[in-house]
Amino acid sequence: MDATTGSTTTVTVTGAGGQIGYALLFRIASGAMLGPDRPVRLRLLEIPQGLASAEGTALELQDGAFPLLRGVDVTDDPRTAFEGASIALLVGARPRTAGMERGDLLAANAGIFGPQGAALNAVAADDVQVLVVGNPANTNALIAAASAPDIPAERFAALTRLDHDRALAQLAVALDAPVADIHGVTIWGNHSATQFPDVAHATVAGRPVPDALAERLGGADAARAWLDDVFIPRVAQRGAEIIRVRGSSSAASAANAAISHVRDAVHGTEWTSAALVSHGEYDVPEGLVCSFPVTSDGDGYRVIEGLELDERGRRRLDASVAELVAERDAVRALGVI
Ligand code: NAX
Repeated sequence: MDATTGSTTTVTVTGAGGQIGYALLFRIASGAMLGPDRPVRLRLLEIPQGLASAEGTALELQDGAFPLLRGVDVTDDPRTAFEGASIALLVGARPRTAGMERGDLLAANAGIFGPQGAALNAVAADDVQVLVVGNPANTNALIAAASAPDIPAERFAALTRLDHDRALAQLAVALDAPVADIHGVTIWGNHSATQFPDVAHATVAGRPVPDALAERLGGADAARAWLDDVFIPRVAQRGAEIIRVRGSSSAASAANAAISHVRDAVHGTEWTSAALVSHGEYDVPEGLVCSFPVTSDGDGYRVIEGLELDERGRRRLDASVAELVAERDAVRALGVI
């Protein structure tokens, strides 16, 4: 049998006319996300101002003559876009503009992610999995999940895989080791500057990362200082660094991380990071969308439980969770959830 004749999966991408959309869609069509035996139908959602860009991308997708691509629809109607979707990548969001307060930003995005959650609830496939990329990603995911009461909350996630991959890459350089040799890194908390990239349980070629760092940097104190003063801020503020150097925000690396997130959710993986709806793991208040260490057996992610957090780690996680609580409370005050 031709490997491309399996049943077709509908994948919806919002903000499809934007820069992450452009870096994402061709890889989905090529099979990089769901695999070489899974035909896909793409549904691209945009706002009216973004439709022409998405339509241009759809023409180029056609010109790619991808054997797995079974069709591309472009629409500005969320219900049409999410009809039958098994994978929904919520990329489009309202960016922060000059003079905008955090409350305004949350309100503007609630006006996007509330209705999109409701549309998913109404028309998506029974097995839909939702990944929120658009910022503020954790709280946007919380709003979408709250607006979709019939979809299990476990099916919603916010992207912190880019932060995870940034952490792996920085460690690989510092340890002069291949990325593939490093395991057990965690991004905790919010996808924001308060996130906590944690190497306490990480290994490099089977050896604890803290020990390997101490050896390379001249002792445990030097390793600690490097983690606190270089590694954590560099990872947490890498998005700003990319904007400074590139002149616009991360696009291909964000798209790559979104592809990896979904691929590993549906094909399984050992340890990675994703922001999931908390059930109280690690004392993170229930219902917050918080980044955790996660694993997947091919049926979505679940939190890796039972890890020790030392006092410094606990403080960092608590600070990020406090920010998530403040975002949730602001959204609650708006009457959105
Ligand atoms: P762009 O401005 O290039 O594209 C966003 C697109 O979304 C635009 O075409 C816009 O018309 C569309 N859009 C806006 N509101 C919409 C709605 N209600 N329905 C459908 N489409 C809508 O931004 P891009 O660089 O692609 O980034 C997209 C989002 O990803 C931003 O919110 C950005 O902050 C966020 N990011 C998240 C990352 C993460 O790791 N979670 C990293 C990369 C990125 O910063």
